[in-house]
Amino acid sequence: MTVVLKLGGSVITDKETPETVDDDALDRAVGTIADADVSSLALVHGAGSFGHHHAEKHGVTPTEGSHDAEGVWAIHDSMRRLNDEVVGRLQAAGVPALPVHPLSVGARDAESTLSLALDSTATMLAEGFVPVLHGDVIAQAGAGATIISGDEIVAHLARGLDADRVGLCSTVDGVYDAHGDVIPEITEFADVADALGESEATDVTGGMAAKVRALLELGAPASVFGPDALAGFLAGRSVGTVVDG
Ligand code: IP8
Repeated sequence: MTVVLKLGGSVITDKETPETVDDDALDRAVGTIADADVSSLALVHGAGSFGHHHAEKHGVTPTEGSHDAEGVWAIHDSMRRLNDEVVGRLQAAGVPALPVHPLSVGARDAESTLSLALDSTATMLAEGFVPVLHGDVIAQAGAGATIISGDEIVAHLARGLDADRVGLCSTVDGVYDAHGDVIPEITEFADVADALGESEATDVTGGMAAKVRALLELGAPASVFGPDALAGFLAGRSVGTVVDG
């Protein structure tokens, strides 16, 4: 059973204070992962209060690149330091975590198609390690380097590792309907388009609608849930919203 789990940046960092880990929240998530019984677990984390402000300062986005090596390094270095923190705490809790930095193993071509070599991640999993990837900057043909989000990495891992389950642990309890209730299951975008405030024909710029669309394409059931449901997710239970196209 291969599980891909993303810890959202806003779950593990203090969003209000630059470059600050939310100690309690990270320790709680790490403790839950340490207690879980998952044979093959790949982790991804987002940026939260790390990464984003450097990206903003240097004008780097998923579509706007930069050739300024110092700027690209500043963004990567910030994410690398957060990754060090996550890996270090997992190891301290007895989880055999190892870092995988997308900058070093991935690239986009001029059409923005992502290639992210999964040899290191797959071999780590097969050897009993827990690879920990993260949102990052990656080289892009013709653009210098652009941002790759944790969600994009999750989608790539889910397909490339043929994951059985995908979890997105965020600060919300799931995907909400128009009344503010968590939708237990989504199998068709059309069923929730109205609730998510988007028609099926509209192109998306981000937000939950874009996330749900991407999750429906994964080929594995994906759960969106809050930190309190992490133990349940890792125990194999249906928590939050299960998106399964
Ligand atoms: O928090 C963003 O990752 P995300 C990565 O998953 C950087 O969107 C470097 C800003």
